[in-house]
Amino acid sequence: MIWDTEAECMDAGERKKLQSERLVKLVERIYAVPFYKKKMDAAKLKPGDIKSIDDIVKLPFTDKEELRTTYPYGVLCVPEKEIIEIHQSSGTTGTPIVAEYTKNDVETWTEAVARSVAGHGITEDDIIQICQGFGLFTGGLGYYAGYRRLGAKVIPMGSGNTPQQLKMIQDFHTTEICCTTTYAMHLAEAAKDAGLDPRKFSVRHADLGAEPWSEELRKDIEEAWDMKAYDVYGLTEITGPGVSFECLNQDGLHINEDLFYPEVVDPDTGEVLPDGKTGELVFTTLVKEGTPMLRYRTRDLTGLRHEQCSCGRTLVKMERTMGRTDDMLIIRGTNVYPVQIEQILFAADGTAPQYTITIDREKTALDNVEIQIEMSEEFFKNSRHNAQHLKKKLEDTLRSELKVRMNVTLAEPRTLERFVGKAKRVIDKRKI
Ligand code: DLL
Repeated sequence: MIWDTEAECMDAGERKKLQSERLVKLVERIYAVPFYKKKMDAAKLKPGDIKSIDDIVKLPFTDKEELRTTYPYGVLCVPEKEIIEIHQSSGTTGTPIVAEYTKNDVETWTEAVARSVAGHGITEDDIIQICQGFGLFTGGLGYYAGYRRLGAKVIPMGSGNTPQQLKMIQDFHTTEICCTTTYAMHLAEAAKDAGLDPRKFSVRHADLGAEPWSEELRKDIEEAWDMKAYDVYGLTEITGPGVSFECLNQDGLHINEDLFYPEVVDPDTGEVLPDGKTGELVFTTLVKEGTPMLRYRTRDLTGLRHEQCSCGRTLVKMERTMGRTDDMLIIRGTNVYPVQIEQILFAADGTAPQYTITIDREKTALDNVEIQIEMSEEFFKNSRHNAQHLKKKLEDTLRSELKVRMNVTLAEPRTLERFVGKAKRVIDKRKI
């Protein structure tokens, strides 16, 4: 279902006009904030220099470290009393990054999430179990508002408490789970441990996001639950979940670009890249009032696709985010993203979706990479499977595809750590 046909299916020219009008107004507003005025003055720009969305490239970028220096209210663009809700970015060490929402900002966010979940077919007949964290994290409350807007029945479970999650799914016939990919697998596993078959549950779709996940993991999750799994992307600085979403085609994520204007740039030079090229995703919030972001560098890597989707939406698509510039591992000088490793591991038969990547430099001066991949119970039970053979096959594939030698250990079932929120799979012990 298309929630907001006017916004989501708008003619490209019309949308550009709207984006231009919104950008011009945004620049006028933020010029009143010393943080942005200083940046624009340094770039020798006055608000009047920005006349259309094409002028966006003249504007300076904003990055995460700069934003930290503004804590708590340094990018606020409205009087403090107009702020009605505050959130913080997850997993932040040091000074947190905050987002401060006005009443209109909460409304925009709610609509963006409503569009996103309607995008994979959610209607007022659905029963949604939200297993994302409620609190400062944007996941729980953002989804809550969006699903409610659609009129769906919401069970606001929050993260963790797995036995109760399973009970609620069965007692209330949940039709959609909304969580991280890691937790979707963990729930399925816990169900099997309790003698239940998740494929027999009423859950027919999942809204998964908040962390990178591979296509192989999607297949495993869909198979474990006999359901469809859809990707939703977002970040606190821009709004939270609802920045972009997959439609039923599961072929790239539509960006709510009338609200959040995307660019993809070369992470080193800042040069804007054409469609199809992978680079760093940059967002400008076109209507946000409280803490608007000007060309915010997300550090997430993806490419854009302007095309007509068969779903009817004209919203530009981004590829699924496979990692962040700061997730990139440099191993013996070669760049590797954890999701590239994940794709290779999960493509093999018998691997279960849990793994860790440990890198150290203790024994030799060279980087040493140890991968632990958990195997299914069937794998060890089935004498046809040869553990040594699989280990070698995985090591060879990793080496030939990623150009890095890694040591693989096939771990016993249920031996690696589980996560209820975002997974932490990389342990980098190097002192660089
Ligand atoms: O994770 C918002 C969110 C909640 C999105 C629930 C989707 C579902 P932050 O805690 O600020 O916000 O973390 C944002 O998480 O820059 C990406 O690196 C990563 N991320 C979020 N969604 C996806 C996704 C929320 N679908 C950071 N695929 C972002 C890959 C994602 N990475």
